[in-house]
Amino acid sequence: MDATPPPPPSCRICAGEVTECLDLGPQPVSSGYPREPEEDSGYRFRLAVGVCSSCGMVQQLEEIPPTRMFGGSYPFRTSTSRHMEAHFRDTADRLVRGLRGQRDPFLVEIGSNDGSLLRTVAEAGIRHLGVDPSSAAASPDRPAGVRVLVDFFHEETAKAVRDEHGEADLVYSANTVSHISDLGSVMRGLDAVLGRDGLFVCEDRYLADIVRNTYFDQIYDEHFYLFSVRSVQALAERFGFTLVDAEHLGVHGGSLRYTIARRGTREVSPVIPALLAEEHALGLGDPSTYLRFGDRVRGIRDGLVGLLRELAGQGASVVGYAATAKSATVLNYCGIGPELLPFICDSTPEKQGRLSPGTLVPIRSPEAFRPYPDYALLFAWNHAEEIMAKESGFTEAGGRWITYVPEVRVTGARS
Ligand code: DWN
Ligand code: SAH
Ligand code: ZN
Repeated sequence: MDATPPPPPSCRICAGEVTECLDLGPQPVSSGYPREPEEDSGYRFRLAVGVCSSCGMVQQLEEIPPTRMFGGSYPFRTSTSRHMEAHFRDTADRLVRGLRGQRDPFLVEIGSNDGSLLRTVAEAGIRHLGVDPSSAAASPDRPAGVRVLVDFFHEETAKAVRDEHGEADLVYSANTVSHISDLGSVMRGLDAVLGRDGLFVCEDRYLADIVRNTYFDQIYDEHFYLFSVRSVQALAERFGFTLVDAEHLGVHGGSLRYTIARRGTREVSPVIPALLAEEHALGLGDPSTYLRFGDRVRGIRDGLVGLLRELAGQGASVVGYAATAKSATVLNYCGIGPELLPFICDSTPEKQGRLSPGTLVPIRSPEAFRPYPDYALLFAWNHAEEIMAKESGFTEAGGRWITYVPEVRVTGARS
């Protein structure tokens, strides 16, 4: 018998050694909402995460073909959150102000979805192009004047954009680049499309916030990478760029907005070494950090399932609120199905009348929230303020919200 252990996985970016440190079990595609149980394709992958000892990139170990996740039936719409719409309006205003002095500037957005950011760019009369393969991007309902290429951004599409529209002064992307396992192709595409003094501004959930708050549900198929300053800096350097700035944002539980320029064209902000030191102190490059994270996740799972069983035993009614992509990880990892959670309310028409991926919890419109249940399990904890304000009648009627990160909590309960 050959007892040689299999070689450790290698980093998708730098080919360094990746140490596996978290396994969230078999998971379905988070955006696949079957209409009925028979429509579940049965496709599952192992949601396992590792950290690269060389560049620090936290990444998944199994890749899913992008066309299984994104494309014609991708249901997420940025504009389901008013808070996120306002965030992208403010962001676009800032980007537009930065471009104003230039002659006929051109902005490209990777992952423009329903045009929540490009709407403001179009209104300002700035030449732009969104690149996104989803139906949200293709929809005739997208805001007037917003131009899109309905396709995946990679090296070839980037070259095609440059050949047709010329070089970009700014490439912007939110919550998308981390979703693309072939990041080398994205970086070569940026090299092809960005002008000499162009900037790449990219925001994504921040690994440090995920680790600090045990946001384990930010890990699901689409989030192939969990970015940090260290790993994004290494990525930029590898492809002839430099990470010149980073700004902390409150959205999605804590994000960083990275600014990347061609090497030698901009000064590096002192924020970068400061954040690197913080990340080092937090142990973000150390596999044991994620082993401890895994222990906390198991504690949350046991606490949440225990609470739901206890409430069921008392005859209390509990429904889910917001069928987020994040909820796929929670439901499948914890094994929560319709027997513990009869349905989830969600305002996205594309999700209503369907079933949650894997554990098949029915998704209904927010109208099904009335008459109010006793408890509501909030999967969009990142939009807690917006949702709790919108549903203030629920708590006024004595209803209680359940959240599960950074730990299981019930509003109004004595701790
Ligand atoms: O990175 C990603 C982010 C931007 O969006 C993608 N990979 C997928 C998706 O992640 P998510 O589904 O976890 O995102 P959200 O923003 O937490 O999703 C909110 C969900 O909640 C949507 O399905 C809409 C719903 N919702 C609702 O029913 N009532 C949201 C609000 C604000 C509401 O009032
Ligand atoms: N930027 C928006 C949408 C994020 S959801 C926001 O922050 O709310 C992720 C988006 O990335 C989806 O619209 C999906 O279709 C798109 N996407 C996935 N892979 C892509 C790729 N290779 N190129 C461009 N867009 C991509
Ligand atoms: Zn690496």
